[in-house]
Amino acid sequence: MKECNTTCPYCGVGCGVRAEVEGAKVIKVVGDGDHPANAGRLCVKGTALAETLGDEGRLLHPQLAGERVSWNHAIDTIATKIRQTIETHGPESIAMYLSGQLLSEDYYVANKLMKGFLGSANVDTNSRLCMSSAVAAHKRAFGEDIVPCTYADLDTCDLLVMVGSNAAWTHPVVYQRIVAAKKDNPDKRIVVIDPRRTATCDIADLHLQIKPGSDAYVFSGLLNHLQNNSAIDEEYVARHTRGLPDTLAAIGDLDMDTVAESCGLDPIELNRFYSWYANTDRTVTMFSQGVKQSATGTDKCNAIINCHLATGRIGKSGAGPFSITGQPNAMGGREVGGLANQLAAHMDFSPAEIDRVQRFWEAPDMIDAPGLKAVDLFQAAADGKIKFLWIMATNPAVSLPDSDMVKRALERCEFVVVSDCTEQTDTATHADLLLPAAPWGEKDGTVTNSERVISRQRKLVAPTGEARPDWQIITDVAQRLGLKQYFDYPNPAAVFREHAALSGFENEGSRAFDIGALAQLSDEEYANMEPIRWPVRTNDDDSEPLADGRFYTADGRAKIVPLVPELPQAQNDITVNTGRLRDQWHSMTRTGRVPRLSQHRDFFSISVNPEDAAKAGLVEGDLAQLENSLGMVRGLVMLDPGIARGQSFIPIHWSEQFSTLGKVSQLIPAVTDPVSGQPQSKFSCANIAAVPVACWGMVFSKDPLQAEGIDYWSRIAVKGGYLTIIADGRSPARVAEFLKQALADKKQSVSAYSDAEHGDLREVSSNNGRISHALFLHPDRNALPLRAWLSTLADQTPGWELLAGFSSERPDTGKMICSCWEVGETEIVTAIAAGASSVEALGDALKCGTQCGSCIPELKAILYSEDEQIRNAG
Ligand SMILES: Nc1nc2c(c(=O)[nH]1)N[C@H]1C(S)=C(S)[C@@H](COP(=O)(O)OP(=O)(O)OC[C@H]3O[C@@H](n4cnc5c(=O)[nH]c(N)nc54)[C@H](O)[C@@H]3O)O[C@H]1N2
Ligand SMILES: Nc1nc2c(c(=O)[nH]1)N[C@H]1C(S)=C(S)[C@@H](COP(=O)(O)OP(=O)(O)OC[C@H]3O[C@@H](n4cnc5c(=O)[nH]c(N)nc54)[C@H](O)[C@@H]3O)O[C@H]1N2
Ligand code: SF4
Ligand SMILES: [Mo]
Repeated sequence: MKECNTTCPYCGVGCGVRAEVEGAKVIKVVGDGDHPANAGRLCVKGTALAETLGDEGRLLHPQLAGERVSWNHAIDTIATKIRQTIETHGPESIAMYLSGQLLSEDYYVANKLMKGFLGSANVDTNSRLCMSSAVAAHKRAFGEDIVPCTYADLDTCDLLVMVGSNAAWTHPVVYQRIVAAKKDNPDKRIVVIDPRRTATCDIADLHLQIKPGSDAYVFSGLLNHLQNNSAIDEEYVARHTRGLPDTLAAIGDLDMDTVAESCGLDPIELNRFYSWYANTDRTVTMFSQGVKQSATGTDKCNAIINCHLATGRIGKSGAGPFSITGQPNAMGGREVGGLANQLAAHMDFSPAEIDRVQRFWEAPDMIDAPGLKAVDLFQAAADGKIKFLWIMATNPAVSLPDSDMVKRALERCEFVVVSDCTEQTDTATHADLLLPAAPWGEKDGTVTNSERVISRQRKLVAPTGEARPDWQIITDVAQRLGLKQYFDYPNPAAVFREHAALSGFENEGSRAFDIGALAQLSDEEYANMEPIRWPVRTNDDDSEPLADGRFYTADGRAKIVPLVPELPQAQNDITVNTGRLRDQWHSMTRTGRVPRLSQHRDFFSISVNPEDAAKAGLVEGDLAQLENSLGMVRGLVMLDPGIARGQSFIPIHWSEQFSTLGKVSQLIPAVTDPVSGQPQSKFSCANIAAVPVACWGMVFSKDPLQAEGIDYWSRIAVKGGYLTIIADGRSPARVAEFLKQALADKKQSVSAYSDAEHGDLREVSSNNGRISHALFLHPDRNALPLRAWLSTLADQTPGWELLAGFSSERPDTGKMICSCWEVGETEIVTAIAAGASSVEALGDALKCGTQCGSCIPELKAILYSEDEQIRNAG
């Protein structure tokens, strides 16, 4: 057995992971106690990493038009298509769409090939959907895309404002760190700004439940308040900034009542926030997708940054605007220059910068202007202008707005290459050529996390099938195009050295992103590289950027950016808010395969306010439909009083692989921020209606059930197979008839029970003594067996007995709360009734909350509501 340190491939916290490898298998992962990001902690997704490796669902060989081909043939085909397309239609007709989940080495070679050697700047990334408003705001304010904070600032600040961030679920290890810091310093105040009451609000001293999209009012009003209450740091403003007078003039006399009214807030609460902010020097504002994913996202980020600049609360311990990154290497991608409006290594498109990069690369075919940003790029493909598109490590058919437009783009584009580790994704379905990429654990490289720490991801096991690392695939194509001398990398270490050298090239302090000192690493030093925060300059000056009040603008001053707040207009019944669940990662290509990660939330659901639901005649668990002019989604109703009237929340994780009509992008228009190009993924409008259901069903199957044609279905992985819920307008008998074919070839020996009068149909089939499927249909969903029991079917003996009395077989543990120890709500409520009155006591009794801690907010909520019930009863 060997032990190896690596980095988690999910969120931008960038936790260090220690993997135990036995032979060709990763048998266990634990947190790396020495890593600065997590000091040993992992959340439930990180803990389950070993379970995502292996063959299941993996793309194992290159496939051209659905047929297996050799790598040699695949590389040849790409090189030929690129050459032909450029010859016939010009370099603007080719594009690459990359991802913040690539490693910096992958990203570097892709960017270099496109921008220096193929003459196309059409290389953009899913970071456009994720970080680009923060990037644009940093550049406007600081002159360079610099995140001036580290996690230590979250420990030391006295006021933490969390805007549009549900860190309890999305950056769990950082959230636990904040929880611990608040415990150490009970005077530390936390304000959460979010239209939804989220798990993160659990630690908030104040939750400002604003109207969707109204953040710029809050922060413009705040700047005004700071000005009117002598809270501006006049000296800092005079020495290090420009633009404050213009900005105050643009805001005008935006008073507290107007702000409160525009944001739907209580003026007393707003005032409380403003005075805390005015009076707390050590303030950090941590912001995330609630502000970035907006048609005015860049302005919102600048509205936040403006308040920090005006108070001089930046570049010092415990203070600063902190855009926390989403993907594991969203930050590294920005360093490499993977966005279409960046060139490379934090350089843009001035003639001097183009010249510098051209000389460094010795590039023959250098671009001279930015390329198309993601949404425009797909629109251009839909319009027939992009003829060759290479998509890598992202699933745009699910994640870009306006799925129909994206589908048209993928269909119309003449040649689509998709590099992925998963065989079946909504995007891969449209590929002409599919390339098997080596995922986490099978490849080597580096990632940069939210606090600028560069860490190694290390290869733990050999690639599955014929999978290859992305950097190598791109390099092979470059070499096949006759560019060997420029792309002659023996290993990722060589790519990293070149990337580091470019960052230091003719830098002399002109760019904060400088890791020039790492350009000399030997292969062995790269292999053993410890996590390191940039800058890492050759002159040993590794002082934190912006600490000296020097900015990377022409005059060295930061810009306080004038802006006028705007509100998105609601049409239709209900606004659509979208975001993440605790235990799933994006389109679930990896997390969706791990049974225990589907326990917290199982089937595709839509959360709405209970009163809105009642108005539409819906109760918990009913089937609802949200529809607008773009499309429709259907999901089970979840009642959530934390969602304000007139709003809804739809998780982003479901694709056509896991549900029907569960893709929220079908409701999101392709509206983008004019500065950053980031789509407004958090805001849309739709009408809500109940969907009549005559038949509910649960199907356990060894293989995924093909349920196409059923009104609603949604599937999770369970031990030994899959569990699919179905709902349909037809009677159980008709649905059984319809499913016959899907289940037909799996039937070996079948036992069935049918009570036709009540529409109660049950059937179990087996093969060699193992269940191959079990089907339960009924007009009343409460008459179906419980999920907990259905999830154990793989271990049960098939036969008659299984079809009777199932609901009493095993007590339902209720909604899954703690995924680490598999503890359900019913058990927790029982333990509370038996006297467990704190999170710690519940942990002692049931172990819940004692591993990753992600469920602690929910444990507290249950403790609170049980306590309230007791009080009410008393
Ligand atoms: N479990 C899990 N963790 C993840 C990921 C994952 O897929 N799963 N993905 C990672 C990635 S790539 C990213 S980018 C991050 C995202 O991390 P977050 O930004 O924290 O996550 P989201 O759930 O997308 O959205 C955050 C919050 O924005 C709120 N919001 C919506 N509209 C508004 C508004 O107008 N104003 C304000 N103030 N708030 C609003 C939503 O209600 C939501 O609670 O998560 C990372 N971590
Ligand atoms: N409505 C709405 N839309 C959103 C968001 C939202 O909040 N609301 N959030 C946006 C944000 S912030 C983000 S980051 C995006 C995320 O959206 P996507 O990037 O589309 O989501 P993923 O499912 O992570 O896609 C990654 C793909 O890469 C594959 N993969 C994994 N590892 C590797 C590898 O090493 N190499 C290769 N070649 N492939 C690999 C996976 O199997 C998967 O298919 O979604 C965006 N879309
Ligand atoms: S918080 Fe969880 S998902 Fe994020 S890096 Fe750490 S272990 Fe991975
Ligand atoms: Mo993201």
